[in-house]
Amino acid sequence: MAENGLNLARGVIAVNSDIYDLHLLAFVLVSCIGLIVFGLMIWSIVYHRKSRGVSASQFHHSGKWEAVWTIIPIIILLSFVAPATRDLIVKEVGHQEAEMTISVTGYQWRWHYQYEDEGFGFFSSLAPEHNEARQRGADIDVSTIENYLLEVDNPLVVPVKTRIRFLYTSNDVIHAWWVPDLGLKHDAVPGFVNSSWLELVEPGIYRGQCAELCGRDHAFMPVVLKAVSKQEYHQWLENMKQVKAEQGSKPEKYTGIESNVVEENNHE
Ligand SMILES: [Cu+2]
Repeated sequence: MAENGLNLARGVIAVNSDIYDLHLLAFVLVSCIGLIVFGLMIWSIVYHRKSRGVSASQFHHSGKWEAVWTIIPIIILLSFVAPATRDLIVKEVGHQEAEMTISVTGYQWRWHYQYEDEGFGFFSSLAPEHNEARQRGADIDVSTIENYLLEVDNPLVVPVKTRIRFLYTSNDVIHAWWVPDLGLKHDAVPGFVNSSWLELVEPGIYRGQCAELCGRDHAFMPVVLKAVSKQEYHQWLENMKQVKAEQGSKPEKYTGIESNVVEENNHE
């Protein structure tokens, strides 16, 4: 997660690193173009100003120069096309080889994860301690809370060395599921399904947030993805299935945000 950083996250997967490099390439090229164009403009404004006695030349139309300033931008644009297309293809077709599927559904203001192959799912909401802290506002020093507003009650658990297909949709308004270190940022749109994929090598915890302004508590629906070994994943799965079986057909307990306290505080 970037901490006051200005650049993109390089991330932990190959395609994310490629996106980072592409972004830098574009940034450097665009900066050079900006410097050249504004440099020429400023130079021309200063050295060809009227007070120096310079008079405007009267030429018009130059087939040669028009060809030059059309062909050079085309070459510059084409130099982006190859790497950008390569990354897009990798992002778009990779999910076809997926070994498992997880549906991510946006809710105001929490995420629901459905393990499609296992037939169970759960809500993932802002961790209660963080929810309480943010509602108390200035009463509490939030810098003492680790990963403030980036912690959930039930993280999304996935196995490493497994290709996972993610399907994104929404139950109400448009949300976006964003985990910078994984290069994943996909809109969750009601009535529409987007897809992407992920395959991690190393276990780890990755954090993100909703990246689409989705209403009052937009800032309070973080994403926590926990990648564990296959063995640990299967243990977790057994555990979850047992919990689900005990719950039976009861509606899922939702431990997330009920932010009435904030509203009450505001009604003074
Ligand atoms: Cu949202």
